[in-house]
Amino acid sequence: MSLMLPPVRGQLAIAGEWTSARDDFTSLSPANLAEVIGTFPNATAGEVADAVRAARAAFPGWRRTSRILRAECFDRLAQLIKRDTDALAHLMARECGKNITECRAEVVEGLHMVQYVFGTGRMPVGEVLASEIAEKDVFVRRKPWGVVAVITPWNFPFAVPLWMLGPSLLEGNTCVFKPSEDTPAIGQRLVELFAEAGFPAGTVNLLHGDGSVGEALVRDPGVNVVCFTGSYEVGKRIQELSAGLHDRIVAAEMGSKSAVIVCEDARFDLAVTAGIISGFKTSGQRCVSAGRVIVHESLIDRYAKAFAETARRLKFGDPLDPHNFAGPVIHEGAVEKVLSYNALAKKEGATVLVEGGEIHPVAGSKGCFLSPFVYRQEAKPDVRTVREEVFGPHVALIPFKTDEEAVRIYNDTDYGLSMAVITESYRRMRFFRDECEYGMGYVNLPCIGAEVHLPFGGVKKSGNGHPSAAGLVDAVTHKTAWTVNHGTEIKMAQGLTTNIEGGPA
Ligand code: UN1
Repeated sequence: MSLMLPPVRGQLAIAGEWTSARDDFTSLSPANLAEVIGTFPNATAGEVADAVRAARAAFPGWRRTSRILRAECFDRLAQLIKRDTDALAHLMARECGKNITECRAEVVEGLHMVQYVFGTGRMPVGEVLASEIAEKDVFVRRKPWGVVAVITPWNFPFAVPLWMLGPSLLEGNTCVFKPSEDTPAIGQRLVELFAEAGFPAGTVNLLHGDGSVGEALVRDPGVNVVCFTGSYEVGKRIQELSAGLHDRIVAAEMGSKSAVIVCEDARFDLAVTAGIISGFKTSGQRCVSAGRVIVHESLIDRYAKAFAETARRLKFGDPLDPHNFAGPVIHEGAVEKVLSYNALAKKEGATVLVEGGEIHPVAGSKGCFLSPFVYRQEAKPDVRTVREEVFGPHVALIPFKTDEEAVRIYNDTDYGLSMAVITESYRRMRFFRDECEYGMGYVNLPCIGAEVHLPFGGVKKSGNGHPSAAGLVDAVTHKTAWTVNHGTEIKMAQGLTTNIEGGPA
């Protein structure tokens, strides 16, 4: 277990000032609930309004700064993230319980976003088109909306905020960032790095707190765009609150019931590895984690045996030990939720292959550790556990007979975030590509592992059509048409006449 470090003193960042060092709530390590990571202020309604006002005040100056100079701030940020990679990964592992190897990969993912943003600073920002009128030049240009609220989850507490802050700031918006109340320390560390990199006061403001702080932020009409990743229920609430505001864009990434489909011609070992990584990396707590592996009936018995044996061997333990496969779930509430879904699976007639439950891998400390729960379930209507998101190490193996049936099973959930198909057949691959509902699709891979220069989003209850990471530029800017006449008289498109009886006065 980690050496106990002094708790982080949480503060808000508003208009470039660090403020409000109150002890309203604590962040605990899920691997050891006796370890306090830090104490934090829950932002008041007045502080939320102040943060939005600070972002609004900083907006005109930031928007007028050269895009290339804005991008260069991200180059400095990249150097700081490289300098601090180990410390950031360590803090993240302690605060959210992900294994240190995964935390390192996440810091690298955040770095990649920052590098991507820096690189795109000198790339084209619009389009040049032709006009019907030879003397006219026509451009499509992007403009920032203004203030972007960034509300992010605990499971990717560094990379996901950067997926949102990066494109928003590059395009000239200013931001108010509220990290999850389960990972405020790593969120605060990120904002400290923004400050050190020289982002001007007010461009990145930080609020801490629970859903009530998020709600006050979303209700503030000074916010133009809300970028959110989290549960469907919260995403729906944000969209409802936003519906009455003009000029409000919501980019929401929400739940999932992602899946791996193992076809009859699958490479067997690859299929087992893909299923295990998809189901149990991050203890099943990625939004793209597979809650289902849909397996051809000719393989299911052999697959179930290999999958269960492998799942039993996975080591869940101290996040700081790189030899462990994964760490705890985020808190006691998550333990309760996963255990209740394990119980529900049995009630719904599942055949349990690996009996998961609470474990205590670290002697002398109480953490939120769960071992994998694996079961076989037939595709039947009204089985909740194969349709609802569990967000923990809980995987259903479901047999299918035909590819058409596999698609039906895959699509038979309210979500549509990510899927993988394991096949050697290009016809089959194409069939699943076209028939399944998803935002990220993979072939002969796990259904986790997206890269930052791709859009990251989903359909149905998983997303509202505004993907994150590289895709976010479309949500944080609006496109403008800009037409310039180089002639000395006015000529209109569509043959519209410009004759004014008697000429201009
Ligand atoms: C998430 O699941 O919340 O695709 C984000 C992946 C990571 C990001 C996951 N690059 O697995």
